[in-house]
Amino acid sequence: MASEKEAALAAIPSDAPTIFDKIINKEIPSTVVYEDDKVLAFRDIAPQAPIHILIIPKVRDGLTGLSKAEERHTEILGRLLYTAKLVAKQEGLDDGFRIVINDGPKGCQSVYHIHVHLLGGRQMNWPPG
Ligand code: IU
Repeated sequence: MASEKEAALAAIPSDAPTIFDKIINKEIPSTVVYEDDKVLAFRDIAPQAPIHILIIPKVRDGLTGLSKAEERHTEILGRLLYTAKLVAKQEGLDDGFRIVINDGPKGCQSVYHIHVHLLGGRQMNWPPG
């Protein structure tokens, strides 16, 4: 399996459907930890920490990545972050956690459907790689 960096460099930024649409539509399985009418949170298939969850909007609406955000996206962006906090609590990450949004090839983004990474369960380091 390609590394995340290789996958990110190979990914072609576009507004086309991604594998996350299939996860949203339950066409492929995932371990869902939170769901409501607007967002879905599921465990990352290649976890980088004991807890690694992706929080995504159910409707992409052009929001392939944070750099594509427009005024109309402010509500869903806030909801993604608030959901990350709810899920962190649900997962017992009371001593802290990390939120990551990768953007574009240099940001190591491999899936062009905006997603918030919630990472926790171990001591994080700084600076990130
Ligand atoms: P990135 O920020 O675009 O690099 O993150 C994409 C994430 O999606 C990455 O952590 C993958 O492990 C994860 N993922 C997944 O959970 N399930 C999948 O089917 C695929 C990617 I493809």
